[in-house]
Amino acid sequence: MDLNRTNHHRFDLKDGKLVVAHILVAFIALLIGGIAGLLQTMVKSGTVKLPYGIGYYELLTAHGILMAIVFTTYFIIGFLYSGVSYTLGGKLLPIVHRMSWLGFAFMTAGTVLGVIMVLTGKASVLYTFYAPLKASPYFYIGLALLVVGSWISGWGIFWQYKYWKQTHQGKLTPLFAFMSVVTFLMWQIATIGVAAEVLIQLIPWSFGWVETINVMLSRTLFWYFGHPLVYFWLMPAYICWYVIIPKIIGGKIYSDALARLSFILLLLFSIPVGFHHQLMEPGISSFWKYLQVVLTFMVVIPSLMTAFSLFATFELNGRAKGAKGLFGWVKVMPWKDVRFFAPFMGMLIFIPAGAGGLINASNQMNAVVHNTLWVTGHFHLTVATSVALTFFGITYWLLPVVTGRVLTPRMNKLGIIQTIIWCVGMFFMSGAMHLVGLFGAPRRTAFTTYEGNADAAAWMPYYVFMAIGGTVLFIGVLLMVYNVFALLRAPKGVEEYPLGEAMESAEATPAYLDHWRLWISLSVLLILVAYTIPLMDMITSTTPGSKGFITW
Ligand code: HEM
Ligand SMILES: [Cu+2]
Repeated sequence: MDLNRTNHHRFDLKDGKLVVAHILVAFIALLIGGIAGLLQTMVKSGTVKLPYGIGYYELLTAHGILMAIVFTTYFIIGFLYSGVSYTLGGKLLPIVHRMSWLGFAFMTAGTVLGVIMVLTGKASVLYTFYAPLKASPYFYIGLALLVVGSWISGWGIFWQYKYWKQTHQGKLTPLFAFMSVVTFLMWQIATIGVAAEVLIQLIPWSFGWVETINVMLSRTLFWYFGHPLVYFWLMPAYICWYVIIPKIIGGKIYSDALARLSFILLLLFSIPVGFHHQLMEPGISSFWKYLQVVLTFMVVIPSLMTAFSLFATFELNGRAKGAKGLFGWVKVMPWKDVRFFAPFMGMLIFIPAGAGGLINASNQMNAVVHNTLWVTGHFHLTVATSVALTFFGITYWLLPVVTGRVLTPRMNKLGIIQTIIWCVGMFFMSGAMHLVGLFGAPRRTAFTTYEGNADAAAWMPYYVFMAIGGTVLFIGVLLMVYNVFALLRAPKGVEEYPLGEAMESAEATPAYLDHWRLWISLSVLLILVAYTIPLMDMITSTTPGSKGFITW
């Protein structure tokens, strides 16, 4: 695509296989998850009845897990490994290469086991697997394998980074690699919560070794992980926005230091905030909820820093190319380049998506939208559009780069069409979800008329719009999966890895940003402040535990 092909080196094709393996699993998950999603919208609107005794909650569990956990995690690991390989020496160390394949093997074993349990109806507990809903122990074991696999892959990234630093004393680490390390550090700290929940609580309980489970504790451990999970999706998208997009538009990274600082802030403020998902829980005192909501709103700072820095890049780039006025830069953007267009639509949609998130995190407004389809509408904008479109946009150059192929004009065009289809589908589906949620329609429900209730009848037209949007989206899924396979058969050639460089006039990056011990300690400290006392209360409280329920 780009003529600017001087001073670049070829991607290591052995590492490329690793990347392709991850990306392929991600898109297979997207395909199966997409079929489930389409069926959900059909069932809810009363258009189809599920055949062969398939349960709605079976589908919904499969959808949530395949989309929110499998698609995202595999894509992220594939993408980050590509950048780590490319920027930290041009090749993974043999041991790191092996660690990554080992992580892949663990994750895939876990995914297959977990998905089989879901599809055979033994784990219809939704992707949040809230107790006291109980699944087969093998479902939880699958989850544990998936998490452990992702740890091993994360350790590989740390290893490569450490090696690079040792062999490049006094040099600034590449921005892409720095951001990958922060992302996996955050993941490492956050997944301790869900690992504890699964290993200490859910597995012994579902095997029947213990009779009851402490529900409040399990939910708290889940959300200790569940909120940072959304940042685990977002941070790789931010890597694309900060590091990749400037290169694609022919500009420069606005500020290397600002980008690093915003990632450090995300590390600090994405974990001690899980209670904002538990605002309606009776067993947590309002003081701790309040404290965690305050910490939640701190995430506004790195988010606005990111927005500022992106638009600064756009505007400076525009001015350098002669654009004038407040919005003159818009004209010089490469709208016809899918590598830019898809992530840009993701960024744009992140503006309303983020605003909706502020509503969800505010106690009083949360009371209105809690557990309604509004929430589902919200995360179909964030993860299923901002993040997903960014990942799609990455795919168009990543697969050619790591396989030694080129992005053809035809594929580029199909990519633009795919992006538009996705935005249109999501406009209808997510828009209808937001609106009907405000009228009180609950999420996570199969078809029902609530015994002919008039209020519920008024929701039906919105469900129909959801189904229309869902159908358009599903076409988008099919086209995307087609594109992935077509990219893997594209003509051989050399495609550039679009890696941005910082502006010459930017301030030098201060050394303290690379002070891992400081940032990890601060992060742990904030977590201890936010969680120690409420967790102690939950562990020592004398409220009775719950036995398991298998309702579907
Ligand atoms: C073809 C595209 C898609 C369609 C038609 C679709 C449709 C739906 C519908 C109708 C629901 C709500 C069902 C209910 O609450 O009863 C849902 C839930 C959900 N979707 Fe999607 N979706 C699509 C793509 C995605 C993507 C790409 C992601 C994430 C990357 C995603 C993540 C989720 C999650 C996490 C839930 C919540 C599951 C739960 O409540 O347990 N979806 N989807
Ligand atoms: Cu959250």
